[in-house]
Amino acid sequence: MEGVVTKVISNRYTVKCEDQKYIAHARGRIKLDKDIFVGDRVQLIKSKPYAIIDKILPRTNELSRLAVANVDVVVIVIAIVPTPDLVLVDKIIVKCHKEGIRPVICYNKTDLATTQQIALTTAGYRSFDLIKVSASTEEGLSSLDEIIENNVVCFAGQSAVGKTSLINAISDLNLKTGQLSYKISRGKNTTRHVESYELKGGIVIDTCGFSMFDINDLKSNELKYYYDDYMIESFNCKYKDCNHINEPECAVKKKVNEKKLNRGRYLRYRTIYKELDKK
Ligand SMILES: Nc1nc2c(ncn2[C@@H]2O[C@H](COP(=O)(O)OP(=O)(O)OP(=O)(O)O)[C@@H](O)[C@H]2O)c(=O)[nH]1
Ligand SMILES: [Mg+2]
Ligand SMILES: [Zn+2]
Repeated sequence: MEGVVTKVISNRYTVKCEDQKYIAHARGRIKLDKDIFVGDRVQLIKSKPYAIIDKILPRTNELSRLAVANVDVVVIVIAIVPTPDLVLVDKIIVKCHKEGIRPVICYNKTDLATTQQIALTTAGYRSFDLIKVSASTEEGLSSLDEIIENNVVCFAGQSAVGKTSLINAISDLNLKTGQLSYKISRGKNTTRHVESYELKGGIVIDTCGFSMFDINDLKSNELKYYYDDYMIESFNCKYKDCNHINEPECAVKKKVNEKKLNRGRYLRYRTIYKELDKK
């Protein structure tokens, strides 16, 4: 039988085959090979007391940090609290581009932020799909509907930005949500496992909050390929393979200085570049 993994809790997998859900374990040898993610299409053997996952079918894409596979969209959730880590956001975007996944920036908790604060944080993302919502007041939630319809959509972001709250707000799932520790302005990692839900004509995946995101499989001089607006500009750089760091007559830097490209996002590009360069 073929099925899709809908939930992973340590070594127990829930697999949906046709309209049945099975609790499954993995056959030893495939687990050694790679981890099984929510969204994985698998071959399942019925058996008692657990079904057995015999094989992971080829993935169209994977985000190993989030433990998901075969997704169409990643909704990257940020909010006024916890303080957004935009380097983290940019790394997720890079990874999405690399894997052929559509990133959507989702500013949640608009009820707590001023228009100005929201504009400042999101200034570097004008060329992206950007939605502004509030799980509390339900403002803007209809914009999620069209993103979800006919897609597999994974919610990602720091702990306590409101990923689970947003899923609750568009469903009657009533999943457990957590609180922010205001002392340290950090979440408490309330969601501890990854699970998918059928919602709004699509599939929504709730993931665990994180504060680190690795893109170390990338070389520093490959980073530029995942910045679409820099790619367009690079035809005007003096050097064909310009990394837009210290090269002379760099068109990207010029545009940043002319305020035609967002400075914050460019500085974060430099940060990520240098991080990759050290490896
Ligand atoms: N004011 C306000 N609070 C919100 C909103 N959305 C979520 N919250 C609050 O933010 C806190 C964290 O929400 P969660 O949904 O648990 O956050 P999460 O991103 O799932 O966090 P993890 O599971 O730890 O990764 C809760 O106290 C929510 O009530 C919102 O739109 N406005
Ligand atoms: Mg959660
Ligand atoms: Zn350049």
